[in-house]
Amino acid sequence: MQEAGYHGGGIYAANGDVTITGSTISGNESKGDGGGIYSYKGSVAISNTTITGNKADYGGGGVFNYEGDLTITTSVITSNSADYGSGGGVGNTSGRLTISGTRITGNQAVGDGGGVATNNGIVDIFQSLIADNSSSFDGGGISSAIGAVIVNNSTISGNSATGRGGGIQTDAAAVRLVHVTLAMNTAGISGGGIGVNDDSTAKSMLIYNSIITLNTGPIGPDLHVPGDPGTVLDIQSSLISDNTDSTLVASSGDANGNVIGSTASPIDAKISPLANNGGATNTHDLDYTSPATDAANLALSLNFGADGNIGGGDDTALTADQRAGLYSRSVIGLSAGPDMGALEKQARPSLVVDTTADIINGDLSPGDRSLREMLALANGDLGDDQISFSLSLPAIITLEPSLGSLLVEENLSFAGPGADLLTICLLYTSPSPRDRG
Ligand SMILES: [Ca+2]
Ligand SMILES: [Ca+2]
Ligand SMILES: [Ca+2]
Ligand SMILES: [Ca+2]
Repeated sequence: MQEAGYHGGGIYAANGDVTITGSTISGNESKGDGGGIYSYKGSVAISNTTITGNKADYGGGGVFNYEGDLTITTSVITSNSADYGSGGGVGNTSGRLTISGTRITGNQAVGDGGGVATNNGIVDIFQSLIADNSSSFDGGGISSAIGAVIVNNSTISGNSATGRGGGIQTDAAAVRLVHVTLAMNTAGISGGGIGVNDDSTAKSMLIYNSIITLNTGPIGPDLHVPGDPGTVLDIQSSLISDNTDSTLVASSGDANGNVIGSTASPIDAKISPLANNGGATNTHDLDYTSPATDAANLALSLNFGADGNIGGGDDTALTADQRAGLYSRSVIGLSAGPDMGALEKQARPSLVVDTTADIINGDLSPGDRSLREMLALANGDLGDDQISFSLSLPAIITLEPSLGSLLVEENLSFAGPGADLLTICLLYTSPSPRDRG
């Protein structure tokens, strides 16, 4: 616990490169912005870190980023508060904010953006959960003034705003959602799921392969799009349960692959409550009989790349769903095609080691699934797992000393092919085996 002079209760980073990993930042207070961390025009990378119970008198209860780059990976940002300003969890002004594999839950802002607030910056959210955050103004989950908000393979659920945009509020920022489940958010005024500022500024909103359902608000319960001249709506292969106060036309399957309900007959997306369905972040499970099952467009299952927009030569096909690892993005359920939303309905993936190489290289394609990688997936998935082997026998897995010992963090069983057939051994060598070429 620390009290800073003004910005940055725990850490104040100015113009520098800061890496924070495997840490807990809790209980700090700032009289200005950034209860836990404040970065001014720097480059800050946060990974495997919990940021909790921090408080800013102004914006960015957990973290505040002013210009510069802030990257948050596989972390937890929870129960922070911005007591006067915006961004209960994270605040961003004119910076590039990249969030992946992260839970942003239970944060509060008196201003905009209970979870994340961005003003004139670019925010990229990937394989993450933004849930149960609240704002006393606009944007329970995310608020964006100008700039762009790109959310991909993520769930935005159970957030609330006293004003507009229970899940997401945009004033003039572009919003792009791909494989997002936006559910059970609430707004006090308008836009339970997404609210758009009702003014004459041109805006753009792209929604592909997503589910917007069970959000509530007096005006535009799922989506409030006032229909300004110049506003560009590009909605494809998505399910929107209720079109009230939007310009969308109800259809059980329109020319763009959308399934859109109305006040009189809302579409039941058949999602389950938010729960641990595998992976590092909670998701809404999907019933096989949901109209979202297999109804997304595989050609639009894309990560938009560094430019944050479709095209530009840097788009890549999504291989996993929100849960990452071996949770495939496209599994045939009733027919072909990926499911709309963040979760792809499938059985828990089998963890099968199919290479003797001891390596963690981020490649989980067949033939490149190492024992260490399968173990990391078992540890990352809550609950008991089994690891089996598909190797030409007899096989020897020689453990790389520099990677450390194999760490089993939960109940785990190994289904080996037999003691004479598979040997796992640690190679004892001189300290720098690679130096010998
Ligand atoms: Ca499917
Ligand atoms: Ca792109
Ligand atoms: Ca691999
Ligand atoms: Ca496990």
